[in-house]
Formats: sequence, C-alpha cells, structure tokens
Amino acid sequence: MTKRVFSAFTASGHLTLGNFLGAMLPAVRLQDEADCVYAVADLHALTVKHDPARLRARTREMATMLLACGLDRSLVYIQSQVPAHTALAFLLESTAYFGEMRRMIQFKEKSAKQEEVRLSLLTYPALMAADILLHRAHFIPVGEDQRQHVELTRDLAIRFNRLYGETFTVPEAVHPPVAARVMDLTVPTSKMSKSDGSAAGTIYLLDPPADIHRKIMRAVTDTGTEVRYDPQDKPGVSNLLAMLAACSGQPVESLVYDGYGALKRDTAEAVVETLRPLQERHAELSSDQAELSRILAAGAERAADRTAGLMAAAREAIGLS
Ligand code: AQP
Repeated sequence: MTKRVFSAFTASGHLTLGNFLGAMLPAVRLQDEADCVYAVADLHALTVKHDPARLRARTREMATMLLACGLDRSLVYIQSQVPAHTALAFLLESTAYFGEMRRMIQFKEKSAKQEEVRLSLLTYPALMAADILLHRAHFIPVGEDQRQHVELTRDLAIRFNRLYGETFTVPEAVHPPVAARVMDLTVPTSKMSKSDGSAAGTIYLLDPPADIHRKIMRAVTDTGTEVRYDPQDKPGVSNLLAMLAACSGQPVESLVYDGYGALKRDTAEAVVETLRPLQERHAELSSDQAELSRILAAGAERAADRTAGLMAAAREAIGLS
C-alpha cells in the first residue's frame, strides 16, 4: 500500500534553515516513496499577536518556498482554504482534555512570554491533529520540537477510535538523522526559530550569501578549540557540524577539523550552495503571482476532495447528522 505523508508549516515568519533541515528536506526525499501533502498553516499563525497584511504576504511567500524547494511534485495548499480542517478540529477539541493541552511545552513556553494569551494557543494542537488526521497520514516529517504534538495527535486518534469506532489512521513522526533540532547561532542552547530568535542567530532561506557567511562566521562556539560532535558539552560546534553534515550529505563522524575557522567557512559554503537553487527557483515562481494563485486554488480543491470522505466518516462516528 502507498504510504501517505503530511506536514504543515506555520506562516508565523520567514522560513529558516531549521525548518528546511528539520522538515522540508526530509519532506522532499519522501516524495519518491509516498503520497505527500504539505500545507501552509496560516490558521496556526493566528494563535499569537499578528498583523493581517503581513500574515497574507508570508503565507504566499511560504507557499512559494515549499514549491521552490522541490515539493512541487506533492499536493501543496493553504490550510484555511479547506474548511474541513477547522470542522475536524472541533471534533478533536471535544476528544481532548484541558489537562493534556495545558501540558504542551510550546503552550507553556509561548504563553509565559505574553500578557494576553489567545485561547487558540491552548487549543491549536487539536487543529494540528486535525490537519494530520484529515489526510489519514502514516508519516509526519517534523523537527524534534513537534514530537510532543504528534504524540498528542496519536493519543487523540486512538481515543476517538476507541470511543466511536475505527476512523483515524494513527500517524508516526519521522525526524531526520541529523539536524532534527537546528539551534540559534548566537544562543546555541535555544532552537533556531522563525518568530522567536535574533536575526543574527537565524539563517532565513532567502538570506543573501554574504549574510549567511557573516552569521555563520560570527556564530557562538564553545570554550576550547576541539571540534567534536557533542551537543551536550559543545552545543555551538555541534550545531555547525550538524548543519554541515545535513547540507553536504556527509556523515557527521566523517567531518574532521583542527579549528573553528575552517569549520565555519565550510559550513557557510555548504549552506549557501544548498540554498542557491531554492532561492533561484523562488525568484522565478514569485515573478508569476497569477500562476501561484492558480496552483494554490487547485491544491485547495484537491485537498477538499481528498478529505471529504474522512470528514464524513468522523461526523458519522461521533453522532452528528
Ligand atoms: N530549529 C529547528 N530545527 C529543526 N526543525 C525545526 N522546525 C522548526 N524549527 C526547527 C520544524 O519545521 C517545521 C515547521 O515548523 P512550524 O512552522 O510548525 O513552526 P514551529 O515548529 O513552531 O517552529 P518555528 O519555525 O520556530 O516557528 P514559530 O516561530 O512559529 O514557533 C516543523 O516540522 C518543525 O518541527
């Protein structure tokens, strides 16, 4: 049986090298062996303070980037253009417990940083579960930070199936072997993030080569001069080694360096060369906005068709008429 794959990217900022190595590159590779669907999660971006015009622009930029990085062989669409996502989310909110939502690490971390916490920040893992379950996905390529949300999705699917009869496929997260958690270059103990990091510590996929070189050459390294992969004791150096391994395709153990300078130069070069084709394709696709709108509208229509059966089954199982 062909395996089904789904993943989504929140339109909360410009995509980063963390998003690329943690989820986009694995997603591209899965296309050869599975039926893949990828979405821009614009609804997830409403869970924190946002600017409407900026959200609209970022949603399109992100969709363009997903197509540019090679996912144009998959079904790509915008989450809010398929109403079944929010319809199924309510059925899953009605399956989830307040206690388990409150325990989500992302909720704890993000809510601690804000004065006015939107209710959707608490409940959005049910929407994420709906995104995944709607497509009856077997595998979810995601970075390490999303492990807990995929676990919750599995719990909700199992609970719903037990209470109302076999409806959902129970999915599994797949993480890349290296660079599953790319760290901020200036604070290598924090995750590289689109909305929550420093510009100096974050490599954005559309950064010009000179910016990438500068950010990597200034990356915080660890005390001592030894180059060794040890994320616990040497988080800065290990982050560079993981980025270099993921971009060059070489195993991390094979990367041998005498000092930090050469490691930084090679890492910067590898990142620039990895992003170059993606940036070129992004420029081409961006020059035809009408074509982009057509691709996304067709994607949303196909996604709505593909998910209608599952949505009907979930409604029937839970007792809606
Ligand atoms: N630093 C990272 N290293 C590896 N993978 C990462 N991902 C995110 N950051 C890293 C993976 O990228 C995919 C899309 O993530 P998302 O858009 O759902 O956002 P997120 O996980 O909440 O992380 P961000 O990019 O930092 O966004 P914001 O700023 O909105 O919180 C996921 O598979 C994620 O694991």
